[in-house]
Amino acid sequence: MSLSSYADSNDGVFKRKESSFRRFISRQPGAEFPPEKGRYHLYISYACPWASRCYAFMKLKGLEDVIGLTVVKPVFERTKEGDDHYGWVFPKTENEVPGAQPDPLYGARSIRELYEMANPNYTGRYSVPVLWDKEKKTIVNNESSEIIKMFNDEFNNYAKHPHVNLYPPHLKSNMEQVNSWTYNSINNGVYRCGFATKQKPYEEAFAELFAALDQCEDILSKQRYIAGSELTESDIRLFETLVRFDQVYYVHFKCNKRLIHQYSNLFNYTKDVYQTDSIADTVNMFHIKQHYYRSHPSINPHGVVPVGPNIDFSTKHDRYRFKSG
Ligand SMILES: N[C@@H](CCC(=O)N[C@@H](CS)C(=O)NCC(=O)O)C(=O)O
Repeated sequence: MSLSSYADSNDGVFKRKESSFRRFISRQPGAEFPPEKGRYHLYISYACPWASRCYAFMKLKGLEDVIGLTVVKPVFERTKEGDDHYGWVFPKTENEVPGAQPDPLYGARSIRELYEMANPNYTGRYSVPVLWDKEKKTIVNNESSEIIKMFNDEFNNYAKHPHVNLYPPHLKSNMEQVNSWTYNSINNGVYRCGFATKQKPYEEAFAELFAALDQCEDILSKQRYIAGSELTESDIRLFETLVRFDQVYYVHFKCNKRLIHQYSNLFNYTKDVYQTDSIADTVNMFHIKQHYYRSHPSINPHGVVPVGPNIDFSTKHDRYRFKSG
């Protein structure tokens, strides 16, 4: 798949396609996919903000011993001999790329192979995350916003941290409201800047992105987290874009009005979330930079990876000034 297929060739606007496997793991009696220890496997890329939020939920809930995890290689490669699709592939050995692992279940070469195993007639994108059922040998779900919901709600009998609830009922309406504009203008907004193929849609996405970042900066000047005084799903969503912003999106996706580390509240907030429990383990900046700068030849044809800026998210932040919990 060439990059230009991301944007509509007529209007130059990036349009994200819907995910196709939308089934649910559920505690309901008789569910087709009941929560079980050792039955499900999550395939991610550290580069992908959507896949990384699933890994972040896995860590926050303490599901590492319940659900398996495999990380693909960061840079797209040919997924099959005989056609020119480029996408996520597995290394052949543990040592090929630090942090990436061969497919432990089937020795697959690519994520595409898993989609084809799940549905031989599949014609959509071969995206991560993939939540795989080892028993039925199929993809349960490939939509991160639904996978994180399942991790939050359905595995509490097995989770190390069942009490962690990233969807607190009293913040639900705030979260929904925040998610709707942060998704469009920020999470997907950076992609709408980067993958626009005409000037006007790029400039529109750019204006919306920085207006939304200003709005976040304002909210975060009054409260510790984006939907209130506790860490919620909305923070994990926002964090995944913020943590990649200065080192990737600012340059690669032309989001270059201002760097996140130039916003006092947004930068301290990014550090705060990064330093929460084991979130830092889910961020691998080597994979992130390698992926973006080396997998999009229409944006960066020579695949040269910019050296800077080296942002240290582990330094002291000032967010304890707010009441939390
Ligand atoms: N809606 C999906 C989006 C996932 C997605 O776009 N993943 C990208 C990486 S960031 C991907 O795997 N792209 C590969 C492709 O489309 O071939 C989700 O949130 O789970």
